[in-house]
Amino acid sequence: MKRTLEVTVSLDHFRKIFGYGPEDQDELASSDSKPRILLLGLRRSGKSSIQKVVFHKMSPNETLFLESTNKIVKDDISNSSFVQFQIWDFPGQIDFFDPAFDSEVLFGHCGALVFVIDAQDDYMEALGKLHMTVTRAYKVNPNIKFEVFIHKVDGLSDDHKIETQRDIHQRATDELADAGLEGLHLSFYLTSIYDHSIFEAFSKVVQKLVPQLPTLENLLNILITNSGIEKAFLFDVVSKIYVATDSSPVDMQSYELCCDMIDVVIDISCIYGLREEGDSSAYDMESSSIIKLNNSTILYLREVNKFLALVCILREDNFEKKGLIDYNFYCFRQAISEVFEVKRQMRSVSDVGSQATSAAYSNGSAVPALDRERNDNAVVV
Ligand SMILES: Nc1nc2c(ncn2[C@@H]2O[C@H](COP(=O)(O)OP(=O)(O)OP(=O)(O)O)[C@@H](O)[C@H]2O)c(=O)[nH]1
Ligand SMILES: [Mg+2]
Repeated sequence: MKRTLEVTVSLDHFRKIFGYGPEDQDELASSDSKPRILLLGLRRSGKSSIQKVVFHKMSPNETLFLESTNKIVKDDISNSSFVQFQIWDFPGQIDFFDPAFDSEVLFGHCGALVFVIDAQDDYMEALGKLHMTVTRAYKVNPNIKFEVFIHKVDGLSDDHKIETQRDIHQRATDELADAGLEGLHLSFYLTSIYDHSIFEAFSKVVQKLVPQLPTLENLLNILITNSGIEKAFLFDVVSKIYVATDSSPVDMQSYELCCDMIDVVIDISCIYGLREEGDSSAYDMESSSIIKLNNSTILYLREVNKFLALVCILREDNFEKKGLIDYNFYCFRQAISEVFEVKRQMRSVSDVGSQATSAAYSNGSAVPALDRERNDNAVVV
């Protein structure tokens, strides 16, 4: 798509996103309590590439030089204060039936199991391994979310992609049904590191691990309906994973535009941003960026906190009410910080040994002050 960009950037703090403050070190120290996402699949299916491209900004072409993984690589994803988790990248040849292998420990703390299948290869062997892996994991921990990435689809035609997904879905679920495991649900995604599909798929995997998702979605819905916004994403800026979006359907092009906007903003900010050392006040609550497309559409980015950014798509004429949008955004940001506050309190409660409160908070209902005075066009938060 041909685009004319007019960029207004005042995001001098975005460079800060790449550095972690002292409080994040504490998070790292308590990393064992973080949910795990396991990356499993046959050798050369693309596991390490996915992890490097999504979380370490490796360019897809560089993955050609990645060496085969020969031990479990644990990666702590602490770049987002909202979603704290570890990614464990497994060697393709791992054998779960090896007696030295403690599947209780491994799957016990697992939030999601991502099984990667190379769609450019013959996938029958991968399907066998998928079945063996998920049944084993399900027996240990039935709460795991099972995600299947039908990967490397960049080499496939559109028809071939659909057909491959249908075939893999059918075979995998039939095999589970034959084994009497109807309760084990698999989700399927078509992915490639050469486009945004891998970021989108990972966003959905991560969202399932965010207990506050319904609250965030609700806040975004209120924000967009009261501000004339078409679509809004709450992004984890470093990974370009979206933590939440409003409940209107996501179209891939909008998501790509918003991802590209984050890249543009970070690049420009890295070049022109202020760089005084040790200046913590560089965290600028007024930071924003506007990109005008040549089809009367505006992309509007506002920083929510040092990890999250709100990126909205709206029509140019609706942007005339920028004051209103900004007011609603402040209310939205306030609500998000209250969600964080609850989360932090919950964490400190669980740190002293209490597990009892997590149920109340897991449905998102523990967010305080959602019921303030209503102003017709403003977000009620
Ligand atoms: N065409 C294409 N190639 C990919 C994609 N993802 C990964 N690859 C390539 O697949 C090859 C293997 O990738 P790895 O990430 O090392 O695979 P792995 O699953 O970690 O392999 P092991 O560590 O041996 O288990 C590399 O040459 C990557 O460049 C993709 O989306 N499309
Ligand atoms: Mg690997």
